[in-house]
Amino acid sequence: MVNVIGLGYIGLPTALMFASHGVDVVGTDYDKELVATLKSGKTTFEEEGLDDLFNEAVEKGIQFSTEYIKTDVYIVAVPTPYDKISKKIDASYVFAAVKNVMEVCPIGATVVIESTISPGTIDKFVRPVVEAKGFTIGRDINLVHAPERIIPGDMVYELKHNSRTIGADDKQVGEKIKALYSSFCQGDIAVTNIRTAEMTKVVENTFRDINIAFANELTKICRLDDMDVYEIIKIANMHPRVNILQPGPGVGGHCISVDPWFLVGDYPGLANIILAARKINDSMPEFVLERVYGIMKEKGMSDLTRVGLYGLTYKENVDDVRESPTLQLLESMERHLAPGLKVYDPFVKRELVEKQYYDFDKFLDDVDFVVIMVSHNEIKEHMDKLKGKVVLDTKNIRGLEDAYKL
Ligand code: SAJ
Repeated sequence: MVNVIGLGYIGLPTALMFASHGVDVVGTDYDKELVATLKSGKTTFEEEGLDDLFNEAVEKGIQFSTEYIKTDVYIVAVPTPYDKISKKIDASYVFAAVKNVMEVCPIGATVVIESTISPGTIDKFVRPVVEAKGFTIGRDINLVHAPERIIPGDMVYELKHNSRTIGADDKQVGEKIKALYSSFCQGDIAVTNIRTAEMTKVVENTFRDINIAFANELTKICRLDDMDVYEIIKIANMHPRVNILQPGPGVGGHCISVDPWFLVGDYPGLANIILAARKINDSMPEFVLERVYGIMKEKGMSDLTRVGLYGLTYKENVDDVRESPTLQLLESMERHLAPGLKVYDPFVKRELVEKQYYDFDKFLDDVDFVVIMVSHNEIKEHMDKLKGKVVLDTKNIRGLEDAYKL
């Protein structure tokens, strides 16, 4: 039996995937409300294919609990934020989860950390917790790092099809956990040591952050001299060895905007490109604001213009608002455009900000200037409704070529 600890964006689909492939699973979370929702037969966030997977897992007998279970494999999938001052990982959730596991686990158990962690976290924070309980690692308890790689928006597909990395002290233990993940994972699974697995995961997200930063920096350069960054990227990418990513209003989410900081925090003075990329991506909401002012000036719009931000989530077709560029933009915008500012997102049903709308048509009725921050399918399917509005499209949606761009 597997006890999955943490039933959020990663833990829940992973637990469901194991269960739907015949593994006995108990999913544990300290959030009573979340567990009650799952027990009542409902999922806790929107994700393509998640409800079907949930139903399948329930049929196969998955259980949910607020308690840790005595079993031989634990999979820890709790959040790992970074400390905004030191820029280092805040491993407190991992620490707490492993501590709780140590209270119930039998001798011989394997603890798998799925959460993204900075290189050295297992040595620094996890081993001491296990040893403090009197266990000898490798004899009484085995430690493994199996970082997830799935992309929100396509998690269910990617869980099955992506390759994975398993880091273990002991190759045999690594192979055992590889066999467990092979119950559903059709991709290649590389078995390596723990430090390599920790670093590889952080490197993957840092690679993407740097590449997005390059596109964003090009956007600023092109804006200054009125060049079309999208056409330039498109043509440059026709080169067989060039593959530039897309500019946007900023990099959000709990992964790409967080993980590179682990390297900056742990290797100050060495992680220079990484730090520069983080700064460029974090500056994008402010760049959008400058564009908004520039367009308002060009159009002779007053400060009372009814401006509407379309999209609150960190990216398209998900309901996750963590580190969302729109929330960052709102902070500075509210100071200047408060009277006319409005916000809408089809995926955000609870009130997050003032002036939030829950109906697309009503939102459009009440604004003159629409800033598209997220390219949800909804807006792509209803572009005709934008007729007569001033539009700043930060996502370069096909069919909106006449709108203002970044
Ligand atoms: N973005 C751009 N331009 C692009 C691509 C993305 O501005 O060309 C922005 C998005 O709008 C969003 C942010 O970057 O704000 C991140 O979105 P994303 O779709 O690139 O990635 P995440 O954060 O949803 O998921 C990433 C993935 N990592 C990589 O692709 C290397 C995923 O595979 C990881 O599992 C996930 O992080 C994670 O949990 O670590």
